[in-house]
Amino acid sequence: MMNTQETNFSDEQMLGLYRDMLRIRLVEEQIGKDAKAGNIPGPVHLYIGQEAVAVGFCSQLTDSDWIASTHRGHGHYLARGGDSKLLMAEIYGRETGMCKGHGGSMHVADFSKGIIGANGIVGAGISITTGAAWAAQLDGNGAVGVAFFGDGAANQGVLCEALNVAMLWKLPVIFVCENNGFSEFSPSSTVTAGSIVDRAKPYGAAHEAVDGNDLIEVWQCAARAIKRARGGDGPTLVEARTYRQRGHVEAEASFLGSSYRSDEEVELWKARDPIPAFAKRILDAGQATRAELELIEQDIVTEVAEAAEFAEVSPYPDPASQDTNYMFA
Ligand SMILES: Cc1ncc(C[n+]2csc(CCOP(=O)(O)OP(=O)(O)O)c2C)c(N)n1
Repeated sequence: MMNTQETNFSDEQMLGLYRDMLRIRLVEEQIGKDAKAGNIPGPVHLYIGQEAVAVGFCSQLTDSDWIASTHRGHGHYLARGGDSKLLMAEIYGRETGMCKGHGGSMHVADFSKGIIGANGIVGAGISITTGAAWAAQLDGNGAVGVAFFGDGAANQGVLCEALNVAMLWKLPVIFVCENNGFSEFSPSSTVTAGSIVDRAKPYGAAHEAVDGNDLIEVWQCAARAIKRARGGDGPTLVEARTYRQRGHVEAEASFLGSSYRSDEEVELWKARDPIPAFAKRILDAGQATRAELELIEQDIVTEVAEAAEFAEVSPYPDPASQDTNYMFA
């Protein structure tokens, strides 16, 4: 766990955060290649470009805290310290995956890491996390719940219901909307009225909008929200403004007739990529050398190759095991 200071990160902390983001990126680039090569069963939704949000929050949580994720959940799993071998095996549908290959890319849950579920049902994690936060409050164990969801999910009624009860009962929950600009193939502006962060206002809940591509800004906002939740001061709604660099789903080029965004827009956001920006910050502050950053990258490249190999050689689950209650096995 990081210290609770809001500034003055040590060299070690900065490099740890850099490693966490780069690890998500490189694992997902491998998954993207494998998906395009047709080696992965089912759809794959990549988190590339949004890494600062998962890392900014999850680096401050303990295994007793709860998170719920979405169909775009690999980043949250890895940011919580998830094992890349178990993740890749799960995505490949192999029995060595953390859900024994039954969940696949959209369901990378791991209770031991406090992940109540990634979820293909848009918005579902909002209510599940609110329930977990209520349980934590009743248990008095100081745990918090963090629900990650997209801007599309913010248009579901469940957000209003969850904000209402969370504020009423001062639940230790944080609602993190990752506004990546799109709900499937619809630009956010065509399906979302008003401002997402303002949706906390009628309930009197704390709310903050942050640059979701700036890791330090996200981390500081997360520190405030976690402190509020652990201190019994109730929920926070965070809108982290970021960008989905890849398609909604990796296979979309094969079935979409026309593009729903311009190449210029994508390039503009790639220039604001959170990972090179963070590397620059580290280098400019003299907190590491380029060679040290390259060593970290090399280390992760090796980890990814080993994870992919592990997934490829792992067996498929026996279909007869489909009704195993793997979450509690
Ligand atoms: C309840 C529900 N409605 C619709 C869908 C179909 N669907 C899958 S992903 C998606 C878009 C979600 O957009 P957003 O919440 O912004 O998340 P993002 O994909 O941008 O991460 C939709 C509508 C679904 N899976 N579940």
